[in-house]
Amino acid sequence: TSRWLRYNVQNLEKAGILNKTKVCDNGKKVRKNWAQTWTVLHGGVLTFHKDPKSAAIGTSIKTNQFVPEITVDLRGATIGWAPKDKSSKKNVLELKGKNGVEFLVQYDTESIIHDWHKVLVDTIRQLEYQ
Ligand code: I3S
Repeated sequence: TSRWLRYNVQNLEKAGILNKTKVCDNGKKVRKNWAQTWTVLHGGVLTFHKDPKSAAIGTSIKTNQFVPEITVDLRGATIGWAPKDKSSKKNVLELKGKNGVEFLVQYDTESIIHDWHKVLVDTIRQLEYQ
């Protein structure tokens, strides 16, 4: 385990609003439920938070509402552009976690979803070396 790599993963941080839906749970296909979600990458873990409005972090920490709805450990996860048959939306990423959990993440603005793609690829790659 390299101290340098650990330092770098901890510094791969990002937050923003994305559209997301779960598509698989425990390896079983589930019905899509697209929703706008405040998404946070921190310490090699991606979290989705229920209410984008509570993205007013200051307030939510104070009121203890900054509780993640879903947590995805990126160690051993894969990220890639979703095949066209997975969704009719544009700019869709497919995130597969280790325990048969699968999400689609989407945003209409290309630069935003490209930034997320890059930081997720970098994070997953660096976690492989730890
Ligand atoms: O892959 P699907 O089943 O065509 O996904 C669509 C459905 O989940 C649909 O809801 P209903 O389950 O009520 O039909 C959603 O409204 C669509 O957004 C889903 O497709 P897209 O292509 O948007 O991922």
